Amino acid sequence: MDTLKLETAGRGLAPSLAVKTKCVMEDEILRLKGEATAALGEAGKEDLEPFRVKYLGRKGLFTSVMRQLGSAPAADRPRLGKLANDIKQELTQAFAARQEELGAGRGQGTATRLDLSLPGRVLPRGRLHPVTQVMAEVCAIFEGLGFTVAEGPDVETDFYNFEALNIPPHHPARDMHDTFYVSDALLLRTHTSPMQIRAMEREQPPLRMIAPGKVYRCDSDITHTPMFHQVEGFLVDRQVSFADLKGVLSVFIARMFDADTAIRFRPSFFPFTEPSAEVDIGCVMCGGKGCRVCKQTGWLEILGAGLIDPAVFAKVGYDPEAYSGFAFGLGIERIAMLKYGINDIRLYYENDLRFLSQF
Ligand code: FA5
Repeated sequence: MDTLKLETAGRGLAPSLAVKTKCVMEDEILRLKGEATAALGEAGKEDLEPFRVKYLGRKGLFTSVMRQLGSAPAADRPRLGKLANDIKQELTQAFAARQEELGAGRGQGTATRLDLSLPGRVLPRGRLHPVTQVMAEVCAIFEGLGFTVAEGPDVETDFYNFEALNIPPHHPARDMHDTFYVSDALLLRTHTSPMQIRAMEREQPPLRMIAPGKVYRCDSDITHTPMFHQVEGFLVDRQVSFADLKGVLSVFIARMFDADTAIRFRPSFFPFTEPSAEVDIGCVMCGGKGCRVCKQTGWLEILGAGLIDPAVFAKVGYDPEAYSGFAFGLGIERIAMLKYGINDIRLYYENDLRFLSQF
């Protein structure tokens, strides 16, 4: 307010007053420069920090002068601002030089306080999630058997997830595949089997593929999670038999676990395979005696499988008379449970590092 008055006065009635105001500010800046330069010249090591705070700090004298520039006549502001800035920079450099001279530069004062013999801090190392590790191992085994890897979308159409797999609307098999819907015709896939259709639409036999990925269902207990991982596997060629399926799965299980792992094929039903089977592995938690995890059966189911239904071939335009094939869908969390002796599947997704860091 005062400045405004002075400026007005300067323009109208007393020009000398305005000039004087301008000069006062310039004088003040130069005076401050002289004072600071002298103080720096005489400063000892212990005076340096108070000097920095007094002249160069955020609440120091130079900052305060710069703030006052706002009240200088508009025409003089740029020149005065530059002057103050240049001087501040000069002083900052002089300060650094003085610090150096007195042996008080950055780190110089603290060196004596650092105990360089102390051992370094160990950085925590990350690792792959057990499910990711097992997924990679499963894929590597099938790649070793000549299967190629294909990936597909988690958000899938009703057509690929159900209809093309011989599961029309209102089929009872949909009950076990209740899932999360994006819209009536778009859902989070409940299994990796849609990848059979996508691959067969795209390529002609012979086919030998695996399709790893996430799948989703309304499920939750000690052996079920709402999101889990499957690896779909399928092979289409001429004269493929159930013996081929059994051979491939037996080799897989022997490589994943031990050659003497107990394994059984159980008759089952899937609308897209005929005949169908489910494969169980002897429960490692109880050695087959029966426990909470295997629901007292001594076995834990790890996959569903079967020979591809001719109706599925018809949907993708393969000749069911000329071709046959097998397919399977493995549950990765279950395999990891058996491999590591984990007795509750939900532990994988609680993000507890005490659990995860064991793998
Ligand atoms: C299927 O999902 C079929 N698509 C498998 C298949 C593929 C059959 C190709 C024939 C031919 P199923 O619903 O049984 O089948 O699931 C397969 C495996 O996924 C199960 O054996 C189990 O290991 C695992 N699984 C199923 N539901 C869950 C769940 N909620 N949480 C964790 N693992 C699960």
